[in-house]
Amino acid sequence: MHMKQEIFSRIEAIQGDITRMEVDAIVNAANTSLLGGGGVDGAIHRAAGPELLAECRTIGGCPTGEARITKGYKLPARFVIHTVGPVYGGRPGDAELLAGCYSNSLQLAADNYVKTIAFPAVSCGVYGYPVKAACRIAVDTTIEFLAAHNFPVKVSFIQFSMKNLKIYQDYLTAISRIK
Ligand code: AR6
Repeated sequence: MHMKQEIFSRIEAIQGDITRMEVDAIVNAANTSLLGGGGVDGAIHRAAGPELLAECRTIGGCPTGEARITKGYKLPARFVIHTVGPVYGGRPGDAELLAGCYSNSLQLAADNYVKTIAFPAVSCGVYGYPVKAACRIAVDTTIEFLAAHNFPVKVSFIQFSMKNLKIYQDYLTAISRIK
């Protein structure tokens, strides 16, 4: 199989609730405190149970663009990788910080021999990042990482809405024709 096609076979975009994904690790769109919040963060903490918050308290926060790993507790996923996206402000540094969320999460996954990982659209809710721009960063950063690493084997981008799912699927289709 062509090398580039092999990488595309390791990526998918699907609709769903990330808390229900039966993967080795799910990624949480957290805030710098790592002490929970609304959106996907709230849903993950509710589904994982209070032990997740207890472990997060021992970490002492996480800077924007970085990632930290915990156990998954009551989730089907064995691990939660908490990353902190930028609050969108239209600044040049936003893209770099968001790319860091993906590359640092993928590196933690590789370090822990995670085979399957699911990402939500980090920063695309409360933090206001435009979905099209965020999708390009998520996919491009992931392709670059997968080209250089055997782990994770499979990356899933989980979208709540059909509208966002279409943005991801259209972008994956477009670049799989070019690259
Ligand atoms: N499964 C998949 N995607 C989801 C789920 C779910 N269960 N729930 C929400 N989304 P957001 P952010 C989508 O706001 O923008 C929290 O309070 C949602 O539709 O959760 O990075 C944190 O503590 C959107 O597309 O994360 C931070 O303070 C995407 O997940 C802040 O929000 C991300 O939306 C982080 O904001």
